[in-house]
Order: sequence, then structure tokens, then C-alpha cells
Amino acid sequence: MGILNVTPDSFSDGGRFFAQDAAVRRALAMQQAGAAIIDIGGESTRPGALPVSAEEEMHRVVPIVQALHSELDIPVSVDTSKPEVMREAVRAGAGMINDVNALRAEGAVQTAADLGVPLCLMHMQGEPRTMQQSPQYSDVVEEVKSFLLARMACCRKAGIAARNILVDPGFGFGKTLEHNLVLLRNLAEFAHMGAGVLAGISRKSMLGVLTGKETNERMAASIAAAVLAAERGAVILRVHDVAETVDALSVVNAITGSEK
Ligand code: 9MG
Repeated sequence: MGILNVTPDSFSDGGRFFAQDAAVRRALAMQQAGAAIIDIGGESTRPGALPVSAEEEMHRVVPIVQALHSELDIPVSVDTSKPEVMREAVRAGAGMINDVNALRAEGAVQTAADLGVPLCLMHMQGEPRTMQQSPQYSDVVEEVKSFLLARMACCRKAGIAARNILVDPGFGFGKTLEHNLVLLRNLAEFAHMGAGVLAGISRKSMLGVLTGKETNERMAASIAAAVLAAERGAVILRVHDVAETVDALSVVNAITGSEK
């Protein structure tokens, strides 16, 4: 899954037309590099990020989803927690919902059930603005798993097909470095919950803490984490560096994929 952010800071100040054009070119490049899905988001979920209105988010995302839907051969996922944005993005051609809030917004579960597309339920403790201030767990793996199981049950009750549900422990979302490491070490446990596992570790600050590198210097660290996540059962990896991750996984799969 290639990451396509369409927040104003991700396209400098070239204006909306420039943003759309650049987004389509970037998505085509990720498809060419081997991405199977493009995940587009119009609201930053970084620690400290402030929320934006549904109108602004739709304005950023929907025209680009429409353009991507006609230009790409692969599905577009919309990274949003707002039911209005989910609806408009799917109407514009999005084929998946990626919700870092695990459909906890009012009306989100029913909207996702009505739309009938695959969705990702991600765990987050707190909210982006404050989530990294003092994350606390007594057993991070058990608590994240039981949260995700409860959200899956809520989705199933609303009529969402089990095959349409993915789960994600939410690396960096209300977690310390140690919490993230424990989750990654034990990721295989999430693969036995009855849903595919999505993992997003690419360029995250945990990798900055481990390597001392700035965000755009974290490719090698991101690939190491992606390979380990795949080896522990993740079926979708949300990444910035698609070509390099695909190469790394091709090598790993060639080595581990045969019996002898
Ligand atoms: C939108 N977004 C940012 N980080 C993410 C992650 O780790 N997982 C998912 N599903 N979405 C994310």
C-alpha cells in the first residue's frame, strides 16, 4: 500500500491543481513500482496534528480520488475517520476505507456497512493531538488485540462481512518506542484474530529514535521493519518507498517461499 498524503504541507504551496497533478503522478509512479493499493489521506494523523473539517477534507481528497480512479489500475483506499468523507470518496471511486479511529465516529460503522468496501480498523490510544503525551498499557499486546476484537465484533453486528475487515495495531499511535517494539515482536498474534493484518511503520518516529535519522533518511530502517512485519503475518504494508520495499520482499519471499 503506497502512501499518498494530500495535506497542504505535502504539496508545498503550488495550489489545488498542482496538488492534483502531482498526486496523480506520484500514485502512478507507486503503481509502476509495484504498489497494490494507494492510500490517500487529506487530514494529517501525525502526533500533534489538529483536526480539519469534513468539508476541507473532502475538498482535498475527493477530486483526487476521482482522478486516481480513472488513471490507476489498482484500488484507491481513503484514509479518513469521517463518515461523510467515506461516502463521498467511495462515490468518487475509492475501493477501501482506512480508518485510524477504527470506525468509532458516530455513524461510521453504519456508513462502512452501507458502502460494502473492505476496511481497516486501526488501534489508537487517545487522539493525534495528544496521543504521544503519556501512553500507558499494562499489557500492550492484549489491550490492542482486545480493542480490535471488540471493533471487529461491532462491525460484524452491523453486517460487515468478515472478509472485508483488516486490523492494524497502529504503530506510533499512542505508543512509546517500547510499546511499538513489543507489538512488532508479537505481530504474529494479530494474524490469528480472523482478519488480515495491515502494518504501517514506514518512516515513523520509532525508527528515528532507533537510528537517529531524520524522516526522509529512514528508508533502510523502514524496509527492515516492513520485512519483519511481513514475516510475522502482515498482509498489507503501508509504505512510502514502494519500489525498495517490493524489492526487499521479493528477495525474502524467494528465500523463504520454497520448502527446501
Ligand atoms: C493513516 N495512517 C498513518 N499511519 C497509519 C498506520 O500505521 N496504519 C494505518 N492503517 N493507517 C495509517
